[in-house]
Amino acid sequence: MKVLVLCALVAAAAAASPNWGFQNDAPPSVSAAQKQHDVNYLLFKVYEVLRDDNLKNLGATFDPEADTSHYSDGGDAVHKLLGELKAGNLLEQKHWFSLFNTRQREEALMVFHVLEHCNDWQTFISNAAYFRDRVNEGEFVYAMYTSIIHSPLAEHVVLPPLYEVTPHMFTNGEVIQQAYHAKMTQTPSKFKSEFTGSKKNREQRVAYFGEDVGMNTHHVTWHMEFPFWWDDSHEGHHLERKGENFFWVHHQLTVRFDAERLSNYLDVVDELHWDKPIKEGFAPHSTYKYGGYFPSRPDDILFEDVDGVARVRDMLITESRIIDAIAHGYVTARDGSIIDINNERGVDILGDVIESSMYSPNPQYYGALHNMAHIMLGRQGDPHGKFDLPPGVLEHFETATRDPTFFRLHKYMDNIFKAHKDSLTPYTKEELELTGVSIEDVAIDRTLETFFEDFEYSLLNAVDDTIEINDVDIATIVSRLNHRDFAYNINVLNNNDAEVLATVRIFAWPHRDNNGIEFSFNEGRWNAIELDKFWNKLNPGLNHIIRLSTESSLTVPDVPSFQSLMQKADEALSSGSELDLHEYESALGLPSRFLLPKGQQNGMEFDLVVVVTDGEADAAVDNLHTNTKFNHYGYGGVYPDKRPHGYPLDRRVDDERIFHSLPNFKKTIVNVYHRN
Ligand SMILES: [Cu+2]
Repeated sequence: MKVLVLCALVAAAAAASPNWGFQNDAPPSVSAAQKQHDVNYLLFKVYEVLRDDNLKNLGATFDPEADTSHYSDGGDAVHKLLGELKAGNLLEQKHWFSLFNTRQREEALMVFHVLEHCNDWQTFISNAAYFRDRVNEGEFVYAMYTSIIHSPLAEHVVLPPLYEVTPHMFTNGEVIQQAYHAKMTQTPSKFKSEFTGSKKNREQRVAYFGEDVGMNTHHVTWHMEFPFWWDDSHEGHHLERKGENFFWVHHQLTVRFDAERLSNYLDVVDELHWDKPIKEGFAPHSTYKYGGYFPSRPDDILFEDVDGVARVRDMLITESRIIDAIAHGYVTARDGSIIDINNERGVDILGDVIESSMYSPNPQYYGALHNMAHIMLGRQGDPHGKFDLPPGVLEHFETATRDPTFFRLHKYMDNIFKAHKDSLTPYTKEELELTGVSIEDVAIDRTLETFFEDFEYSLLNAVDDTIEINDVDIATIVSRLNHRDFAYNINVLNNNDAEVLATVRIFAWPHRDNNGIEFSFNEGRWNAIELDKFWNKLNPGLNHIIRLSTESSLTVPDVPSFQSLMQKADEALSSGSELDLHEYESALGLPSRFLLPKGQQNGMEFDLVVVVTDGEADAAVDNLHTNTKFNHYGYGGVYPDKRPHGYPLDRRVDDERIFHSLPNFKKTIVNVYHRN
């Protein structure tokens, strides 16, 4: 605390005299408030001139190559980027940007690498301000977000909600047009955003899931935290369990989507087939800031080869090579050596292979099933480029889940992962037991209830203006899923004489399919939604554990609005007080509102499962029981739980009596009610 206050004072002094050079001594430490202020203004109205005098001045006068001692790579990244800039090789401004476009990604990463190699904050923001004025805005935003996530310099900076930084990627064209009108006529306005499509489309019943701005933020943030382009040899460190995380984050989105479908009387989603009709069409209604409308795709079209990307046959070949690897129990590396995947680590390697990321041991042979599939699907509206359409929604992580085929695609890949998981030997009773520990009972303290609520966010950054034109409040209101807070009451008996560190794992799965048929244990456990995971010290005797839904280690609260982040940072700066935004530092988790699936008006049954496992054996880090911060994907370093994601429900269960005979396992049925 003291240190932080001190830093704030030093930085306040620095802010008062912003012209300190950094030629001589080490730069002064910069307060969290100052950093937040800088980031806010670098991302505010990103298509227009900087609205902060200091940053604006830096953008105009900073010379990135003047003193390369401020870079950890000796200036290599900045020389490279400036070389491309001076040669006129970079993508123009006011043009769409897609991470799946190889050249555009390279350019965004050139900016990322400059920021990543800055040794101090002043160099970081100077470069950010300089390149903000000169590179494509989409590339700049991507580089800013990823470098803030990964740079130790920006450790406590809260990322402004992306849906307020680039609103075009999160809402529809109708609302954007209204926003422009409001701006032109200087009329403060709020518009209701409707979900895409009409009620004639059954898929619209679950559009609230795929189009939720918080869920989209979760998805895009995950892909920034664990980028497929991450290269350890360049970035300098390894992202632990990235391939397995790739599997798990998408598996959870898939099973959650299915639970939402069942809540809305729809069958669970079917998988995508390369050689059968795509079935669901999609008209996104959303528009690029620059580049026109996102392309549409009619129902029931067959996949076509996409010029310059891939043939449908290539996709089938890639798929069969991966399925062969699973059947063999090994993948073949580039040098011909064999990597065993018939084990707990296998899913991590398989994730690297399927995505594929730079971690794939053999992308030449196994291709890039997931990334190619996103592009293939995204281009089916204009596979031969005849109409010169911009990329489809599937070619951006912000927009991908809007298209129902996103979930078909991920169900398809999820089934490939399932084939691998099913090839592993089921856990035995001995492996799962926790000596002397039994769950006496599990209850929820109140009725589980979901509802829709209105959520408002600003469209100020969607519209154009100049410094001379006043801002008027322009916002949109979206309907979004939420639930009443609840708590788990878990009684655990510890018959040992000593304290036991326990991992408490909570899951739920829909009890029945859309025909009312009960899922078997083995089907249900694969569909399990992870609700929480935490560590607890069990005293000898009976332990009454109360765990609040708001404490879930999987979810994150809503980030404050962009406007309030700006206000908070500026207030803290002018008063010299500490900026306290720690709970919002990660947007990686699922929004806490999404913890429970919608359920049904008369109640929808879920199997609620609690498992207590050996905390000492599970722990990858010390002091687990004090760990309350969001860390579900290993945010900030090591993933605290050594077990595979989904443990112990991750492997097939041939004999469910093993689970029912475990004293440290409890299954009960709960109902989730939806209130209108
Ligand atoms: Cu994804």
